[in-house]
Amino acid sequence: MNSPMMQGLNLNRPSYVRNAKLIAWVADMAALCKPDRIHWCDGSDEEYDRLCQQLVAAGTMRKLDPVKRPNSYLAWSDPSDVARVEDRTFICSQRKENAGPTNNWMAPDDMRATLAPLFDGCMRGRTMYVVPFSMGPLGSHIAHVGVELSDSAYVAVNMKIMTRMGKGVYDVLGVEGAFVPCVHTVGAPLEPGQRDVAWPCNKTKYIVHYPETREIWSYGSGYGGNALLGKKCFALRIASIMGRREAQDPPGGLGWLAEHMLLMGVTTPEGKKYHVAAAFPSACGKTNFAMLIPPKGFDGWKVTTIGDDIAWIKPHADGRLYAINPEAGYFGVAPGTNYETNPNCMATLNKDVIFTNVALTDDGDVWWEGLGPAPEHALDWQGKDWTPAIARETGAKAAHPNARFTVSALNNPALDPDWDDPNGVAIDAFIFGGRRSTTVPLVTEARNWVEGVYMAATMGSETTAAIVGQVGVVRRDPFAMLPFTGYNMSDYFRHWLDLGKKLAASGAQLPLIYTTNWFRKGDNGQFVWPGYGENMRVLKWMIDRIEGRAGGAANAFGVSPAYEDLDWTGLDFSAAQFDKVTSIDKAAWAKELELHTELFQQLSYHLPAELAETRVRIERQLAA
Ligand code: SAT
Ligand code: MN
Repeated sequence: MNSPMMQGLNLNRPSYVRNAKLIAWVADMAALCKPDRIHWCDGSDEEYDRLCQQLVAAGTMRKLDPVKRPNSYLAWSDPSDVARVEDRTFICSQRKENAGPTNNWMAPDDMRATLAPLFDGCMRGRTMYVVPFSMGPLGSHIAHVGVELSDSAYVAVNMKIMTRMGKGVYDVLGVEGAFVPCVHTVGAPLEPGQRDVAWPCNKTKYIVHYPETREIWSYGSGYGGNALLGKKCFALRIASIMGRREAQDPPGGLGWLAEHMLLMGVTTPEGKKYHVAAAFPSACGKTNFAMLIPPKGFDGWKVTTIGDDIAWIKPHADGRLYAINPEAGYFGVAPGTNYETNPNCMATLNKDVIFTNVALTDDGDVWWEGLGPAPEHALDWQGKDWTPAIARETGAKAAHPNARFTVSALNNPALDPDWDDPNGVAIDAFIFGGRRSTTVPLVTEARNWVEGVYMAATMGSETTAAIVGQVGVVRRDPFAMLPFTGYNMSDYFRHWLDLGKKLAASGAQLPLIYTTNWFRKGDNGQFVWPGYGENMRVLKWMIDRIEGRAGGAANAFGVSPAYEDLDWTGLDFSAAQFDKVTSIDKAAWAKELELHTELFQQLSYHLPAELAETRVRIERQLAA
């Protein structure tokens, strides 16, 4: 037998780890990956500090100035490893139809055969970190446990911030508890005596999900969603599969939803609190929206953050949908963040942060485009000299456009007191927001659940730097879940429709559904809508609608506010400007509907008839 003990590797297991499956799996993976040693993470602050020191010694991170940015670090990645790799991301279900046309697919046996030689010995010369984590409050009935094996200490320290990571998870697991096994390697084994590089990774990359066995295997990247496997891989792709599965097995179940949504509390001046879940594609300002500070003139309104990226949503006995944020930290986009766009975020970043791919200033602090006045000199995210003059001449960015911060939710001054409630918060409204410079109006309310699902399903968005590839291309991004739905997209639409139907049949009050677009541009190519804190005006309209006291006019897609329906206190925004962000251009919409048709053709297998019917109705109403 090829056990690691026989190769002389000590499993090193602490006595408090008692889960039989976990122990056997770690032994198997160690035998395959052949690390030099195994480190079982306990999640303590001492461990975090030690690993960070180690990363500093290895040149992966540097410590920032302890006065300017206490307890904070900066990492620069390899220039080839800066964002999620969607074209290398696979859903390996037994049947291709179950992955659907929006996912890359390979038969599980073929993928296993492909990965086996890559993982064989992939951790040579390195440490295998065993990272136990809970997505959601430990022991919450909505939470789930995962264990990530990774040869990257950078991953281990990021997971400590992003999840509930450590010893307590083993208690939840006990001897027999279930967990989602996640294996991650940077794919850069070291020969004896070989010097390591600051950011090891491999040109070959695979981000692989096996739905039937609920496994995640990630090879070759150390960056973000490729490597922090609790996030997109587990909390979205695998969890979306789990949530739908529970609607089928046992039959008649409701199941649940894993969504690419921020979660916020909105408290009115009367003290009534609402909860809003909002889906936007990656790098479209979810963190800004989740930390919004109402503008002047909105006295008494308060927005609090529950989550900034992912929501797990379950129907409760009272018929309402309750949501938790499965994460414990924020992995947000740095460029563009400043005291005007997101003061709460700036305060969150005062200390205890891991920055990745921002610039290093000469006084040991960080800088990024949009932070404020540029330093006279800095080292850019590749460690090269950067000055405003160099930037003017060459266009060089000091920070990579997908540069990120990793920081604990506990640092957020606007953190919602219920953010950690194991029961979650009851959702009053869903928002689906695309990034579109034309066509899609500022805000529309769906008249019913099916219309809302249609809006979300047909959402288009211009791509951002969060994905490797072309930036700014309009693509359909249903529910902002295009890269994250772990199964057939049409079955996902069906799951949403069924859940609404079943809840409505039980007499439940469903959340209202809205679509927004903050990103319309004028003839000068500039955004017309001021966005950020001013989005409160749209949010207030939604809350007023829920309370039944705001006006709105019906159009082909739903209900939209007229100029007078929004509260303009403190903002100079004319009716003409409002028209620029709300007007419906019939010719543009005729084209847009063609794109909906194209999407529906692509998704024709299992496409719910309600969606095609809604399209026909909209077309008829637009033509009328
Ligand atoms: O997937 S990441 O965590 O790298 C960021 C994103 O795309 O939202
Ligand atoms: Mn995201």
